[in-house]
Amino acid sequence: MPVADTLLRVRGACPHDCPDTCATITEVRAGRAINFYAEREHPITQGWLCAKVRPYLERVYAPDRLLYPLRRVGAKGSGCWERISWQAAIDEITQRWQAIIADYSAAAILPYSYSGTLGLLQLGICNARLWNRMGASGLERAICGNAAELAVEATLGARQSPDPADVLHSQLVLIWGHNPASTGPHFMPLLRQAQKRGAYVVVIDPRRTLTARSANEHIQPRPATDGALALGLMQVIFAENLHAQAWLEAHSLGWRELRARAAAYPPERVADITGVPAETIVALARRYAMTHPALLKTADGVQRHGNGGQTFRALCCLPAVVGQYGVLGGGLSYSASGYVRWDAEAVGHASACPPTPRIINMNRLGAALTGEAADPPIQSLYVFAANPVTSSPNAGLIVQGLAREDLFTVVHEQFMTDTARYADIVLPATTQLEHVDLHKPYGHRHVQYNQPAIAPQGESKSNWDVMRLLAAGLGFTEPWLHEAPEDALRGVLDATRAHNPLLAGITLERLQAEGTVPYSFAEDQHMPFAGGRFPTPSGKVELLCEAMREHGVDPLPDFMLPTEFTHTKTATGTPQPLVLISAAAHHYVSSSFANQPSLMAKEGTPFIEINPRDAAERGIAAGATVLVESARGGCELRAVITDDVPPGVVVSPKGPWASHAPDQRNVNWTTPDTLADLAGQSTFHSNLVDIRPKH
Ligand SMILES: Nc1nc2c(c(=O)[nH]1)N[C@H]1C(S)=C(S)[C@@H](COP(=O)(O)OP(=O)(O)OC[C@H]3O[C@@H](n4cnc5c(=O)[nH]c(N)nc54)[C@H](O)[C@@H]3O)O[C@H]1N2
Ligand SMILES: Nc1nc2c(c(=O)[nH]1)N[C@H]1C(S)=C(S)[C@@H](COP(=O)(O)OP(=O)(O)OC[C@H]3O[C@@H](n4cnc5c(=O)[nH]c(N)nc54)[C@H](O)[C@@H]3O)O[C@H]1N2
Ligand code: SF4
Ligand SMILES: [Mo]
Repeated sequence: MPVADTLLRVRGACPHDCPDTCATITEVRAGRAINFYAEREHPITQGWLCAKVRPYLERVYAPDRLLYPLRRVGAKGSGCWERISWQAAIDEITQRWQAIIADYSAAAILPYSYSGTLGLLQLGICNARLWNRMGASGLERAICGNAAELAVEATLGARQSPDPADVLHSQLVLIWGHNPASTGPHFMPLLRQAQKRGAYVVVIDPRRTLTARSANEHIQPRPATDGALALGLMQVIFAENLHAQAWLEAHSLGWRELRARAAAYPPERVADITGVPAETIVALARRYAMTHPALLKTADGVQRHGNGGQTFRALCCLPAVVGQYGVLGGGLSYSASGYVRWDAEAVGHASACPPTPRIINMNRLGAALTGEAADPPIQSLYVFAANPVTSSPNAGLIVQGLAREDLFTVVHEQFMTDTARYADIVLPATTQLEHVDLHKPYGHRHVQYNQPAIAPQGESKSNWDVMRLLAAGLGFTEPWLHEAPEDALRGVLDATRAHNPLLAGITLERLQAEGTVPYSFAEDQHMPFAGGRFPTPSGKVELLCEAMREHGVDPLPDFMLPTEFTHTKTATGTPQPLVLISAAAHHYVSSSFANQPSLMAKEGTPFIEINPRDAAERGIAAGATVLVESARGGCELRAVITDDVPPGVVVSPKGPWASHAPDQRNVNWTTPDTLADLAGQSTFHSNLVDIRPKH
């Protein structure tokens, strides 16, 4: 044991859902974290943390941290609790589950988790092992980027992105439906540098975001029309013979078919669909075809629409048409997750388990709890690292499900969230400073180790510690349900390294010593898809992608309006509903941090941005409380009148907690739980609403 007053510096990694996965340092004295800051040497973190995570010790030592297990004593959601021991909590949970398994089978138990942490142990392994062993219902993890992931993997063969710093070689950067100034801020200094070196930056987003403000050009298509815009750019490029024909011949499948498809999208038609002037479309197409290297940088926000899958397929085709895959400073920057995929068997031990009886789409949680999942009905829900009442669509229906007297809900949390309030048992969770983990970023190409810096606060336990207690309570004796945390990590790392040379020499011991270790790329592997080699079945970029047929989608990208925009009437059926986009808040990560007073003060009262014309038509004054209503339900927000949003579009960032609002609702009372065209994707932004002043 170190001397009590020695200053320790402990290396960590930010666990939140953000591409940057920053390397952190916690200074600890006498068991207490006294300083928290960025690793100076790290090439991505660059010595600074974002506004959300800089005050992390406020979160760790927050007076409202959950510190003890709680049992509900009042009605569901009433907020009346009694403190119980861990033993009593584990006994009650495992006994209830055993009774449910006897009556209905383990399929009646649904584990629900998403991205409170992105760690291999506290999320990846905890998502899999215990639930596989039980034979519980599986979760289709489609709330965030499932359509994009599938589109990229089918078209390119893997989710591989250039190094973020390669943007310094770009002459043109198209940032498409992505807001890195808020959602992945460490890209911004690199982008600034690229601009200084002469790169021209175009942002394509209906809203004038923080990122759009510093671009050279901002193009504002109508929401969900990007598929048409992308095909329109291709039409011009092909028609003017600006496409990279020799490269397409050698390295792509179906470019002539794609050209024929794009021919149906001349600039005038695309202008009608998107609202972007035809001259702008032509100019952008020429610029994209002639200014090289050209990087297309995007993320998941653009595909949270009913047509998100086909939209993303079209985006994946663009760099191929202009021959920019594999070119330093060019290509597609979406996600680096596919360089290393943790060995699935080592993570989940599925081969030693019963088959997963069914898979429930997380976007349909409310529907599933209220009858859609009927055989058997869901009798128990176990939530960890997620806050579905705040963050999942059609939240009113989720609350209706959670209010079911016969549903046994357990929530493992750091805070009394909107979801935890509906639990029968609440379990206290550790934060990243209190548990070990290993991280594989989706925005860069290093492995990051997180060493615990302080002891668990109160009686809080890590996700893995709780899984081990539950496994013991259920009488499961398999050693892989009881491994020490480091052994569980080492097992998955070793199994993955055995078949992935990018992890050569990256052992747990090395990670513990160094904190950050880059993947070992060979010199000629620096750019993904270099030399036009793609890890698809054909070895080519699949512009025409037969595999899409299995997913019920045309093998060529195409454009269709989301069904919400063509079929749905709003609650009151007014003639001109508005499209509500509820994307990232600057000071929160989804609903995480949205209970931290200093950050709530910066973000302000939950608001909705509306164009002056739309506000005037509806008699809405600046700062007024408005009722926002969709076919699902409604919520109250504060009106911000601004031309940052065009007429017809309103924006209200995700994240604010319903339990902090006077009406006990947030924007997700309005969002649709309809699934998109591909991969069961969420459709948060295909959301038609009416807005009126509250009187
Ligand atoms: N500060 C902060 N950072 C975050 C998060 C957060 O909540 N807050 N969330 C994290 C998570 S979970 C994720 S998945 C990533 C997401 O990262 P991003 O995708 O960058 O973030 P979003 O804000 O979801 O969406 C980006 C943009 O898409 C735009 N958009 C919506 N519909 C359309 C459309 O039809 N066309 C076009 N062209 N644009 C459209 C929105 O206006 C928004 O500005 O960010 C992560 N980082
Ligand atoms: N309207 C609208 N809603 C959206 C979106 C949108 O664009 N619009 N975007 C969606 C997207 S992209 C995403 S990814 C989802 C994210 O949705 P969720 O995954 O539900 O994310 P959060 O709402 O941040 O909730 C995460 C919770 O995990 C808890 N937590 C953190 N670390 C741990 C841990 O180690 N153990 C345990 N047990 N708990 C922990 C945090 O305290 C927090 O309450 O939200 C979606 N919601
Ligand atoms: S949220 Fe993102 S930018 Fe902020 S500290 Fe974490 S990884 Fe870094
Ligand atoms: Mo996400």
